[in-house]
Amino acid sequence: MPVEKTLVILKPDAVARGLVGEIISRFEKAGLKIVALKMVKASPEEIERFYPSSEEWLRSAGQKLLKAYQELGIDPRAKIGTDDPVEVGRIIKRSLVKYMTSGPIVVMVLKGNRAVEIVRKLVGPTSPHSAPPGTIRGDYSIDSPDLAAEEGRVVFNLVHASDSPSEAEREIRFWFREEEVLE
Ligand code: IDP
Ligand code: MG
Repeated sequence: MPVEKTLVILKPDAVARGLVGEIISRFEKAGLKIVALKMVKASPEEIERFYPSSEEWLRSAGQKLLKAYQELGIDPRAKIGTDDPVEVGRIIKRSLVKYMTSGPIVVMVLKGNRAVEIVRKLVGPTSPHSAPPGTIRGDYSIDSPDLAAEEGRVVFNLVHASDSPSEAEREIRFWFREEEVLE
């Protein structure tokens, strides 16, 4: 059976804006079951370990930001001192640590048919400005990479969701002990 579990984090902006109930209810209404849930104030070390540090992940994050800069006509070397994708990825990761530790977060495990893919669909693409209406990022945020770049921060996009079943397994284990995830 393609029943899966996936990890979702309501990021500090979701909590600060009072959107916790609203966002959880979207997942529930779609038919997903909450099988673990907690509120935490993450430490920088935890976030540092939670997001991958592989060169592949850093490069892909860096390339996304370099593309946004290019579209804006911003010179990455003048703005952040480098145009090397992996280096840029490291800078993004540092900002991500700052963002994810700026306030409490809500971490949960959702279970259901094809949960990983379905949660990503409900959440929408990384940047809220290009997330379609009906998605969580599209309905509750107007942030974009150019505004974020101007303000020297990552995109505030309300939700984290695992992007593959194997990542989901690693991410669930990261935040929850086995007995904390209910059947
Ligand atoms: P995802 O959250 O849609 O899976 P990832 O590539 O895993 O996106 O990136 C993790 C987080 O880092 C994003 O949710 C966003 O907050 C931030 N981020 C990623 N790429 C960029 C970018 O190019 N500009 C600004 N922030 C970014
Ligand atoms: Mg991701």
